[in-house]
Amino acid sequence: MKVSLKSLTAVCAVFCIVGCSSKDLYDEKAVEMKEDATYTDNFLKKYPNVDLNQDWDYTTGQVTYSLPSSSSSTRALTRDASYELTNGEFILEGTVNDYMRKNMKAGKNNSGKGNPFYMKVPENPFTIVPIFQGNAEYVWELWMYVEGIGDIKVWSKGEGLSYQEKENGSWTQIQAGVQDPIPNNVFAIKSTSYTFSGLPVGKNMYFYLKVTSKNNMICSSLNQMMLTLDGFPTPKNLPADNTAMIVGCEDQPGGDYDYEDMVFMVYGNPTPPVYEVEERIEEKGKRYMMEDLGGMDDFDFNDIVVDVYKRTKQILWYDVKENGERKLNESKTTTKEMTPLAIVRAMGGTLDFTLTIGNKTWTKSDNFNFKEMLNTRNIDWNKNLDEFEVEGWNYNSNNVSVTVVSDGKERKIKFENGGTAPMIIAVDPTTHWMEEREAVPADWFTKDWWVKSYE
Ligand SMILES: [Ca+2]
Ligand SMILES: [Ca+2]
Ligand SMILES: [Ca+2]
Repeated sequence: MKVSLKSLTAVCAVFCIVGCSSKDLYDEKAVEMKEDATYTDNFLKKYPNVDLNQDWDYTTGQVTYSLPSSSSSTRALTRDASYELTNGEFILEGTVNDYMRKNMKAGKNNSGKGNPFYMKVPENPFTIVPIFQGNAEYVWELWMYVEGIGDIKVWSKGEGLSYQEKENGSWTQIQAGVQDPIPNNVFAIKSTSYTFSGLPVGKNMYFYLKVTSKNNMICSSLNQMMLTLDGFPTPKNLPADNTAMIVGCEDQPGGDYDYEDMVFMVYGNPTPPVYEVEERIEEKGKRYMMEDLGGMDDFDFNDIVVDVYKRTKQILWYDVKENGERKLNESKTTTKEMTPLAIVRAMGGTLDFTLTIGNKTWTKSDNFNFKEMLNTRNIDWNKNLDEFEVEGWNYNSNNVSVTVVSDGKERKIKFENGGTAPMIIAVDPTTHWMEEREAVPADWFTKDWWVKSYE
């Protein structure tokens, strides 16, 4: 529906005269209309440049991958296991960097050099050392997922990484957020090292980059966004009896796949054993963020935050060449749709409500004290307040709604496709919701702001 704000009141008035038979219903409709008008007024005061004639779905089609044993339903397990992380410093001679530069040419598609992989936690400690930053302006963080522990942040771009052009020369600190690669033919690279010990032995683990400058886009080793690279010279500062593996990362799905945007080394005695991914779960999700109209002017869109994931189990197919080289064959990969999963992440309102997603309903007061705000202060982004499978949810049409109970009256809020100020918006599940009463940024209401690199 396309309407201008001026005609909105007129449209509603006509609708009500025609559509309401009893006086009570008329009054109820009149109250709702007044609420809607106030809400829209407030919205346009807060976001004067936002066009109401747009749909409120900002998802980019972002997909994330997990192992069948570590899908979103199990990701938020309590962190009962403990581990130790110690920092050190590693100096890598420039010749290792030269080898990488020669074999992983910037801008060249290097995706044939490796396959999706995961690892298993070894009995011994192992160390991660970021060693190279390529020609990449995105800002990212290196994360590791370990079953039984969860998501562990290892490193932020630029942090503790510097290079020396000449022997005994000064060290140049690498910056994040600028196209500032480590140059060719440096003498040495100095980096903070991250040594992990005490992780649960034998559990699956994998790496991913979280691109924080682009909606927390995920570039995972399960999705061939990271490759283990063979043939590197052994760094001379490696502790005795240790081996090293080198991992090249691509920071943009649909990018150039040169895998030199970030490179890190993992060493240990031995390094974590590497496995090819045979099965994985692909998740394509939407994070619905809702206003419950308890307050009509905060636009924190955190009164209900619920993710719904379309899930597909994939059994990957690799073509094996005569020389033993294996190559992922996506067209021969088999897929099986699973029932979508909803996960309630936050509820920053004090009104009771019933959520409807497809054919499934879920009521706050059946599960929680409805007057309590949950996970909108000191937010835990991995929090799983409750989860349930949903049949009948349509990824494209966003058939979600919420019925809010206020002063004994029920008020239904639907996902609208424009024409009125939004009460429900859809964003990628990696998007962070707001602290209590903090309005979502105006940028969000500009489609161009959301990176479309997954399409
Ligand atoms: Ca790249
Ligand atoms: Ca609110
Ligand atoms: Ca709120």
